[in-house]
Amino acid sequence: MLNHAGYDNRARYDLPGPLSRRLSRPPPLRYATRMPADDRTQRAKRIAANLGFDRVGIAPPGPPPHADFLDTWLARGFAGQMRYLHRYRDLRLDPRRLLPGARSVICVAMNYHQPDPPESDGASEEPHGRFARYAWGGDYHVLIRQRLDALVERLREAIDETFDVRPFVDTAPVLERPLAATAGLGWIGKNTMLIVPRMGSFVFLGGVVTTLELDTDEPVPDRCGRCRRCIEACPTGALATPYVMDASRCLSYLTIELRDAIPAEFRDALDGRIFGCDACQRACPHNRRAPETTEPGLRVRFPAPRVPLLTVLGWSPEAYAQATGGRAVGRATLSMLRRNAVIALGNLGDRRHQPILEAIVAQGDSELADHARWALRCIASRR
Ligand code: B12
Repeated sequence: MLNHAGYDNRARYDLPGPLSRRLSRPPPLRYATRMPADDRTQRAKRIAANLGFDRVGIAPPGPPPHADFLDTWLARGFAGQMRYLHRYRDLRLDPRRLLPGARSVICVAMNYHQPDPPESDGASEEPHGRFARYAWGGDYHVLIRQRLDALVERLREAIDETFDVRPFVDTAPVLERPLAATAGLGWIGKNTMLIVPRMGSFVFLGGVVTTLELDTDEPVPDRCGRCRRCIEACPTGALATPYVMDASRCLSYLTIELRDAIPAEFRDALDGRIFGCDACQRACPHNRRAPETTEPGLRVRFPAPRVPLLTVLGWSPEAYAQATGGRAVGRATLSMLRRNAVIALGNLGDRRHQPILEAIVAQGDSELADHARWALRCIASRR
């Protein structure tokens, strides 16, 4: 089963053996001559900052606030087909079950904001599909995981104690946002995003659960106030209740996670998006003055932020692999990207695209053909 970035979570979660064995493992020994917790904490934070993390904070390892809301959320069907979110519930609710003997969670945030590219100058009338901002650069799972591994390595050099770690960046059953909020990195907004003061929500999260004892940070206050812009901006009403997302309606889920046909009721709302959605973040006033990322690995690379739809439809498996390898966009399969591109052509309603859509219908891939028939109806209805 794939997570929102398309990973196979059973493989990615990489759980170290049966739960019973892990739970029975004794916590590591504590030494009499340990460095004071505040020294250790300062060192850990300095190392994280030197590795390019924009924010670092420490959370206690127990269940973060609202953790038990997960059960309600799942019971309401808000996870859609993301079955993996039903698994490892107990570990997800309490990081101490993920790493026996855990005493702290080091939470990090990395800014990925960069400005929109200039609008097309009109020289090319080629229709383009849009990618969400988080997928414009290199794959954050890889980049952040490498930095977290480096953080652990340097911690081991700096702190002469035995300790266990469990790094995570979408790769473990962890509630990353509630933990980051507990660690004082920011607050969880009405759009469910972790919003960092003076930075905004275009940030990736990650962290390390550890048996090291570190000083914890204080949460920051919720600054959403009466604002409802994200709720109003959501094209599919996925945020009908503030702080609660019905992911089965979210365009990010529909374009990246859902492998089946996209329900017809949501297709108009795609409006040229072919991978993810930023509507609720773009509407957020806390993102108005978001600084630009300083991380070269997250800078724009082809084919994002926009890719010609006909290019996507013409990709061979090899061309697709070449264009998307090592990129977050590679988490959507070629057939999902084609499905999304066909809907985007329907959204344009331009009859010049009729022949290519008819050719797709004739090719006989039944799911893609169904979307192409829908797109042809859109074109016909605009005449
Ligand atoms: C599944 C998933 C999705 C799903 C579901 C999203 C969702 N809102 O739950 C989909 C595919 C829709 C998705 C979309 C996106 N995702 Co995503 N996703 C995840 C993943 C893998 C799990 C999240 C999860 O457990 N969801 C289940 C719900 C229940 O948990 P939650 O949102 O964490 O909710 C808690 C919940 C805990 O029980 O209760 C909460 N709560 C807090 N306050 C309050 C107040 C009240 C009153 C109540 C009732 C509840 C409540 C709080 O919101 C995380 C990584 C991780 N392991 O955490 C990344 C993650 C959340 N995604 C991320 C990103 C970047 C995105 C997108 C921006 C990508 C895009 N542009 O298309 C969008 C953003 C959409 C959005 N507004 O959330 C980042 C978010 C960074 C940030 N600043 O918050 C994460 C942390 C990945 C990462 N490592 O950086 N994602």
